[in-house]
Amino acid sequence: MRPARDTTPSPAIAPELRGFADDVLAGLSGNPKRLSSKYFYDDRGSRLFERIMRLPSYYPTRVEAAMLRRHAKDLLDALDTGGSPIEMLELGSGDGRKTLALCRAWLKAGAELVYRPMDISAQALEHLGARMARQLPALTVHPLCGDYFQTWPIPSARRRQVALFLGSNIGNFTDTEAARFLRRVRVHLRVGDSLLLGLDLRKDPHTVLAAYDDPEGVTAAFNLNLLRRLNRELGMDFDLKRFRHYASYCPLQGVARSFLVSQVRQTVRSHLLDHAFEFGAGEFIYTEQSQKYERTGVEALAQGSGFEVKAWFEDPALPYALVVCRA
Ligand code: AVI
Repeated sequence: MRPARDTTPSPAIAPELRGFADDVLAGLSGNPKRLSSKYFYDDRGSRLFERIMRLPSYYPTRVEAAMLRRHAKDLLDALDTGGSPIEMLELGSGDGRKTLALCRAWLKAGAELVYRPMDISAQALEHLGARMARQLPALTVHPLCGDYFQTWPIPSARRRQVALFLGSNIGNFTDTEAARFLRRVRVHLRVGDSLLLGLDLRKDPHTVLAAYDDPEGVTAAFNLNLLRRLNRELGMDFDLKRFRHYASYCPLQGVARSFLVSQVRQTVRSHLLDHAFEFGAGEFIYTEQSQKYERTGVEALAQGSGFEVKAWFEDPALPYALVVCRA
């Protein structure tokens, strides 16, 4: 078995797992050890995230859903489409629950709307299609399965594209990744099209921390599930009982961070990766960051990526923002 220093991929890895295996190998060989939060969402991880979104302490989903309902008409006005039909592209639509109310309100306000949910999960898109057909049959839904930028539909001359990136998903990117992502979105939009962002803002640190450290232990299970996935897909032998979820929030940087902390000194092996990884007692794997924003930072990020902030709606009770950015 090779030591962690040797990060050349093992020939035993199936081609579809290569990228994942390379990331894990590099991440667990670094100091500090890291794993990307994008790997949380296997089937079990997605189900656990659904549960997180229903937790009393996880406020972002609830606050955003209420704001989408409350500001649906204001958002439509802020898009300033001049009556053109709208092609709504939701990046990472999941089950589409939060967008249903928005679509309903926009249709009611007389908008001509095509909804294009985009997701990597075919199953999530299937559920979404069935739900929309049941609950809002008047809406035209054309799902797109796969990478957002590879499946991005060619804009028709008569429609305005409106991209939605909700749920404060952008907060899971570093600033550099967020700027790169927004620039790619901008490249796919035409002048006059829009991007609607939903993002979590800075607030009482206790409130933020509680959202990532629920007493029910669902977030802990969500975080630990990453190790379960590594065991299953990369033949690793993580003992989940020997790692513990740890959440932190830094009010200075406005970042919530999640870690998995090794409870003992131990060696974790993967026959598939042909590697052994040493963990000291108390050594951690950094698994996620969730940025909480300030308005000035969002405006700079949007402008630096080629957008102009056209409208800003904020929930004052539990600060959260819906931001209309114009391409
Ligand atoms: C998907 N994303 C915006 C969530 C967040 O708040 O960062 C993921 C999450 N991680 C732990 N709880 C929720």
